[in-house]
Amino acid sequence: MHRRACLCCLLALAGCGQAPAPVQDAPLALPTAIADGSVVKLRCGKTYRGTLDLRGKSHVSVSTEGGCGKAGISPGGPVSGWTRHRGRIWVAPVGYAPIQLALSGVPVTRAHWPNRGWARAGIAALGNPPPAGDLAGATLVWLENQSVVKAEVLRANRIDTDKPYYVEGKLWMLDSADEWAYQDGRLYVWSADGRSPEGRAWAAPDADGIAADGSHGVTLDGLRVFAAARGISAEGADRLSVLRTDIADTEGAGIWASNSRALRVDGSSVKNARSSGIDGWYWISGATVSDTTVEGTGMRGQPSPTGAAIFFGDGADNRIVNTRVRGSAYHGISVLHNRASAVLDSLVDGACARLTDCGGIYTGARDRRPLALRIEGNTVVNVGGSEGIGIYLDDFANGVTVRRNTLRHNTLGMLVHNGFDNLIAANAFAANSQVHLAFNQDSGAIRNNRVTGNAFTSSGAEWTYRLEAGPNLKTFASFDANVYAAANARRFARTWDGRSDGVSHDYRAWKAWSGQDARSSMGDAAAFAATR
Ligand SMILES: [Ca+2]
Repeated sequence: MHRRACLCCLLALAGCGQAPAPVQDAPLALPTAIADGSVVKLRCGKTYRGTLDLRGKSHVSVSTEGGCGKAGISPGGPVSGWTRHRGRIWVAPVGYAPIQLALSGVPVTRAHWPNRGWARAGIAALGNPPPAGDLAGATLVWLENQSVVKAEVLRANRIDTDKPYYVEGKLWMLDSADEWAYQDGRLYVWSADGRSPEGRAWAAPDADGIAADGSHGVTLDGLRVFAAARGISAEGADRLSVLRTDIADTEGAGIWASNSRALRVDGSSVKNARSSGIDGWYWISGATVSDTTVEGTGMRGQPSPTGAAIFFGDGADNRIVNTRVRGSAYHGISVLHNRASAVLDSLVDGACARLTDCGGIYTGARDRRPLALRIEGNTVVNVGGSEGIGIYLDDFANGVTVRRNTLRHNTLGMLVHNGFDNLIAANAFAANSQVHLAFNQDSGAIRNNRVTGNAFTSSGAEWTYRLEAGPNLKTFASFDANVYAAANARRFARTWDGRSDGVSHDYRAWKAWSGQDARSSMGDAAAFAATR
């Protein structure tokens, strides 16, 4: 019976607890030595264990055959033979060092110290390890600043940081529910319900689900990849297509596509990636991400190094279309110094959930070259925290068209930091808590932005505009043909030249001060209230 139950887990993770599948139905191992041009069919409803190795392959297609559910791929597998260690902690032998353990498909958190929040060593405490003193081999994770989490494996029993930190990965840290640890060939877990993990434990080694690095023209269609280091590793891949594929619970990126060309992701999902969802970190070109959902990026378990649900670094000619981002610890969609690209008709609902000074949609151009970037038709909501920004044109962003976007319930609707030559047109701003549109200069670069045809609705104490700082405030942008409605029209704009006290303007004073908005209109508060 034990053998049958275990095979059940190997054959179909989701089917555990159901009648075991007949052994003859079960090609469990992934195909190996796949020839160029191969058509690989995986069986529906089955789970394949290992890493699908497509590195350097050309024109291979891998898809699910049959209509009984997407074929699953995980480098991990079930863990059995659990016995009680002590209290609610269970232990089982395992032949590798896992990077993840899930019970009933839900990842458990790696054991860590302290159990809640960040520890703060302070300068005086440097070198003094937390209780138990056993740290070599543990992972130190620290908050480098309010925007960046970093991690490294400790080589000695000391912590050299004065930043907020936690440590993870040692058995002594396993002291509360929903934690696991590995030591000397044994896997320990304190299950949240206290019951044995037998028949519901799935652990993953440090391996990717699909390795397609350096591949050409590979198509992945209708697959499910879960519990892996990276879901799909596609470093340097050319024309990789990821279609109707669901990727979940990765310790690194869902899809690592740095240095790739012409990546296509369509009709797919990436859920609970701990670093970034779809990651073109250094460079990416010609990618299209469409009709895809990226959810819970950097949000699973303890805070982790994370970038964005979709992170495109250098590169050009990328398109993100009709894509949904729900919940990201840092940026939603980052197209940083990415040229001639477009973010269109997409939704970002919830970003900057754990870190701050970030954007629902984020870009910048430190080299000051034109981005020729279009951000159009998107809805960005619930980008919160102290400096959560709906659309963030950072670091000399220029040549960006921001048109027809809806920005609601963000801390700042939009921020232009040192940017110039941008068009901000026909957007709808409402209910952003601090300010709808802010310009922030610390270099004297802001100029020639156009703010036209937008609708700004202020329902509370938020400012419509905030401009700071420098003697050139009046030439930051032209403002015209906008429609304003404010419950409190006296708090319209705030300006600060960087030397004198800041100045608050009501709408009339703003127009007089700026000489702008000749063709704009301001709805009165009563009319505004009637529309609420
Ligand atoms: Ca703990």
